[in-house]
Amino acid sequence: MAFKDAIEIIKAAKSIAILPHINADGDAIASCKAMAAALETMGKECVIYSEETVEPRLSFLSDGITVYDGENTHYDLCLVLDCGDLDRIGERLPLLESADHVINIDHHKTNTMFGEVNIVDPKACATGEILVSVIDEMGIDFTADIARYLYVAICSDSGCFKYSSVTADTLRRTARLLDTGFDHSEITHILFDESPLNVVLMRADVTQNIHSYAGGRLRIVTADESLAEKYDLEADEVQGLVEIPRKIKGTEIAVAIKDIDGKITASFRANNDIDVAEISMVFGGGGHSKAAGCRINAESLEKAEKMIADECIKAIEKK
Ligand SMILES: [Mn+2]
Repeated sequence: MAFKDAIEIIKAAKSIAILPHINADGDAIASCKAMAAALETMGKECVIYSEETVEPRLSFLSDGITVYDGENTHYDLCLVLDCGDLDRIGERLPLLESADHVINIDHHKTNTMFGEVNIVDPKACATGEILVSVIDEMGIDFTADIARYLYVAICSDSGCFKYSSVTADTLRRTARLLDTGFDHSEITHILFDESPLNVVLMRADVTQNIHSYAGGRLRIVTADESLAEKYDLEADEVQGLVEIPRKIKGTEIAVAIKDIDGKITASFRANNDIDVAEISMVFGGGGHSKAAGCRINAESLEKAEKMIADECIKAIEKK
C-alpha cells in the first residue's frame, strides 16, 4: 500500500527536498507549503525548491520557497508534489537523482509513476486534497497554517469548488480544514476576485480576438510577447486566458496558446466529455480530462494554432 510505504520513508527521513512542478500553480506551491509546515512539526528539515520565482498572483505563498540554482545537495528524501512526469521537474533533476528516496504524490491521470513510491489519485481534484489524507495518516494535527495552505491548493485546482472534479470527499476533507478557523474568504478573494488593472485590460484585448472553429464548438485565444509589452506585464502575468473562451456558450473545447519567452505553450479546457488530456498528449503534454496543457514544437504561433485546431476538430468530430 503506497500510503504506508510513503509514511515509513517520510518518518525515517531527516532532510527532505519538496518539489512542485515547473511553472508552479496554486495547487503545486500550496501543497509544498502545507507539507513543509506539516513535516516541520515532526522536526524534519525541509527545503522547497521551485524552478522559477513564484508568480505575482501567488506572492502570498512565496515565503520559504527557494528558487533552484543548480546546487546538488543530498537529501534523504525528495517529495515531488503535483507533478505528472520528470519533464516537469526541469533543471532540478539532480536533486531527485542524488536523494535516497523519491515519493511522487499527484492527481494527474497522465502521471508516469516516476517515484519509488507513487501516491497518484486522478479522482482527487487537487494534490492538496490527497495531502489531507496523507497528513492525517501521519498523525499530524491540522494547524490553521497547514489547513490554510491545503485550502489554497484545493480551491486553486477546483476553480473554487466549481469543476466536476469536486466530489463529496473533497468537501468533507475541506470541511475538516475549515474547522481550524482560518480566514477562507480572504484566500478566495486573492485567488479569484482580484486582478491588477493592466491584467483586466489585457484580457479584454484577448476577448476581442477569439478564433472560432467548428461552429464555435472550438474556441482559441492567443497571446505573444507584444501583448505582454502592450500592457506592461511579465510573461507569468499573461495567464488564465483559457477561461475566456471556456466561458462562452457553445464552447466544447477552449484553448489558449502563448508564444512567450521563446516557447509556445497551450492550455486546453473541455466543457463536455471530450478528453483534452488525450489531445495534449499528441503534442507530448498531459493533464486531466477537462484541463490539460502542452508545449508545441512549431515555427510560429499561427502554425501551432493550425496543428492544435486540427487535433481538436478531430476529437469534436469523433464525439
Ligand atoms: Mn494540481
